[in-house]
Amino acid sequence: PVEHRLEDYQSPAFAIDDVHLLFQLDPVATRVTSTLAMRRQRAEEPLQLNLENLVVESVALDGIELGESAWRIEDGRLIIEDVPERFTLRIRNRINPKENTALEGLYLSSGNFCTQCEAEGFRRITPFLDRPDVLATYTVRIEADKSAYPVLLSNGNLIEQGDLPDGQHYALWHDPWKKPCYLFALVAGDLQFIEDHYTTAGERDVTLRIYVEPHNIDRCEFAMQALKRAMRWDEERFGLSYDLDVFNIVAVDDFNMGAMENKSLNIFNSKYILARPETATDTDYEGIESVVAHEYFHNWTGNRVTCRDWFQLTLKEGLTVFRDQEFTADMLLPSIKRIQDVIHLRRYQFPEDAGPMAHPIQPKSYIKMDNFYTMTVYEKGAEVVRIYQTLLGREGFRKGMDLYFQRHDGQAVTVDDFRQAMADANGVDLSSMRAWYDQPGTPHVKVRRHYDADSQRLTLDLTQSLPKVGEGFTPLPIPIRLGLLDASGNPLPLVVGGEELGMEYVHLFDTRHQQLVLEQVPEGAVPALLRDFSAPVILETDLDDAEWALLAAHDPDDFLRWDALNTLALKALMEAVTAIERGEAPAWPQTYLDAVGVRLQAALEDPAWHALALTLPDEVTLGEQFETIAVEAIHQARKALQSELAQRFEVQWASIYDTLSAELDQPYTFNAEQYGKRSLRTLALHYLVQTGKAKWIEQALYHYQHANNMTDRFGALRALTGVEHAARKTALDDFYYRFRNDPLVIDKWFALQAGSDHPHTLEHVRMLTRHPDFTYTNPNRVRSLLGVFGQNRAAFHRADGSGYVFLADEILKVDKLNPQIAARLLSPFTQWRRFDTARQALMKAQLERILQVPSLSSNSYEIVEKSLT
Ligand code: B3K
Ligand code: ZN
Repeated sequence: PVEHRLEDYQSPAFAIDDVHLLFQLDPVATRVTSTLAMRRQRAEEPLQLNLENLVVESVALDGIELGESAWRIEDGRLIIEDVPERFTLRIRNRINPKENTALEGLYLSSGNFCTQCEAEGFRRITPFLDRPDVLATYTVRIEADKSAYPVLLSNGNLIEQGDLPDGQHYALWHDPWKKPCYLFALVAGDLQFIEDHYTTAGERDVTLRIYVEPHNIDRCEFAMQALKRAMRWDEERFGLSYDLDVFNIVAVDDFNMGAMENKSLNIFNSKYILARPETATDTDYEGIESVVAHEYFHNWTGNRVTCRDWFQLTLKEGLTVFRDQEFTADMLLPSIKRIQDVIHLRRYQFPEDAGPMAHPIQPKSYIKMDNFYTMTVYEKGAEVVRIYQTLLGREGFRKGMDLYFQRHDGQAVTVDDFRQAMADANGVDLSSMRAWYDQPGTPHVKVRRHYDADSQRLTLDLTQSLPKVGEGFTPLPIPIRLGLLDASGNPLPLVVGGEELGMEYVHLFDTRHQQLVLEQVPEGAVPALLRDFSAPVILETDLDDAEWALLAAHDPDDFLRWDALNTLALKALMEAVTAIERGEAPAWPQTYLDAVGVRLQAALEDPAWHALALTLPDEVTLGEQFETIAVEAIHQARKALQSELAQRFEVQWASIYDTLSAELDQPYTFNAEQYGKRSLRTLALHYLVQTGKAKWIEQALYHYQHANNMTDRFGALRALTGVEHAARKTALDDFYYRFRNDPLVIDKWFALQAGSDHPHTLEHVRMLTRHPDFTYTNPNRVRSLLGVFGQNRAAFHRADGSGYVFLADEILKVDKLNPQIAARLLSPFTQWRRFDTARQALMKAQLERILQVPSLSSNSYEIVEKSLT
């Protein structure tokens, strides 16, 4: 496999200004005729077009058919040695969409044609300069059987359509905006749509349509409303309006990722479009709203301004994730969204950044670009964009965005261009921000305090480090949003260098070591550091439990209050893990138990926040606190604390459950208020079931049976899958029969069993691979069963290694069909060095076995090889 490096970047030797494509669709033999208006940009180089998995039938230059000796195919390229300065190239080729199980390029989903081209799928459609810095206008003619494929879609505007002989018909689409080929899309099938309209700030009437298979037509309305909210929000927050008269979304069941932002023809995994209260949970609704917005926002951040090369991926992804986070924060509750995002970052991105696949948000090399659509490029990338906003303020950030579009509209640019626009628009030097793009790893910020009672000075001794890089790291600009509370929890003003800075300010910590001296600080005052999680770092402070409890009770920042309670829980759990490993029973710190008691008293005042605050840290996040992850001890510690909180506070949980049940006795709507109440009520039910009492298990079954929406039904079902009781099977069987015709719900049924902490989960999962509804060709189904199993600490990491052998076998099956999905499933194996020596050996053996497979895909090869070295 070839490694691509950022430092080897060269601008393209040829430009393609205009593209005409003719598709004669057929499931097994689609003909593509592509006519390219090309221009030489560098002398003396042969023309080399990328291609993969297609058969070239003929090549013509300026209308003259080229003989077989004038072109050749070599190493995934169509090479033509002699071409003039300007010319028109016409290529005819054939592809087989039906055989395309990789779901890249043109493929079939439920018998309908659809495409996925990012990152390098267009070369599987027709030979092309398949790189994002080649921008062209596209005209696309689609011909297909009219009865089988009544709907024919591509990017831009519909110019013409009509009937052809032999039951065929055609449609002609033209996209006036220049775009890279990764934004090309085509859909043809038997689809129905819902339609709505949006009038832009500039009075453009935009027709909005969502296309789905006919049986899903009643599940699109929420996505449509979410789209309209996103369009409005982008105008209000960033002054960005839509730029065509049509915006189409198509939902398909077979899709490698969440969705794709093709110009004016977004294609979605149906999971992120389809919703009805009976089939989708609050989390699903939230996901739909944010993904619909995310893809829409790409129209400016990604499409109008795109990436020069794939190393710049975070330019569009980090920025667009940041934008969708801000949007969801405004739609939901800002602090709730922020806490959710931080939980997610710590759970998924921190481990990635500490493991063998760690890479900077701007990676420097790759074998398969698909492997770099990562939590780091997306989520950490969004945190880095957020740092600009934290440093420049919302207005300054907006000025930077305005200048970015003013300078770069219609271009393919780099992360440096973005940073420069931010800097120039605000007249500041942001060159030190480069360090965030060049180094992997999560920075650590260590804080030690020295208090001098006589002078009333509190000195914060700050040290930053980047363990992944080591001593030679370049210091990062780390904004620390901070405040100060007195010993009773009242906010104090911040005084630094004789200057009053107000109740909160952002300190920019941008060297290895710094001292920050706070003045006029009374005895017992507690600093509140990293409010709103102002930088993606690991904070190591010398605060004691009582101080954390003070912050948990009184800090005005919703995030920090949550984080303080979470820190207390983590500390309690870490001590418990150590105790269990020594063969002792865990003892729970009174400070923490009291803090929980206080929260339970106030829980009904803010259910959404309390649902997050009273959920214990997950096993992975807990494991990250240790050098070596003690699988069993961590699992036991968490279960023990859960049942401690369940038993100790049973009365409180029961009262929360009852009060919220009464309040929620109304029709389901997805809104922040109901969402919060349902979350807290479900959490209460979970704790009640954890008491092990039959009456609560029966209550959960009742809750399951009488729910009028999926959030409640699934919440109760999840509570039941952890218990060994007849109710478990009753509910699981009922759920399956109730929803057996609904693939997205059946995915949940698979996922629930794969993620269960039932002692026989491995056996259940093995059986489920033979279930008639399981299939290796549908990514959602594979992720639901095998993806979730790999994340299940207790089941996957069984001491005898049987979980490892099972998953490795399964991954090899998937690898033959869909390398991209297989490579993703490998991710739990990449963490092998974090476990005890026995497990290390067992995991490593499986990685080595996989690496020996001669036909292994380069996607999987890259992950396995990098994990082993
Ligand atoms: N840009 C796409 C991801 C494409 C994945 C390619 N393997 C979805 C998104 O981030 O919006
Ligand atoms: Zn994106």
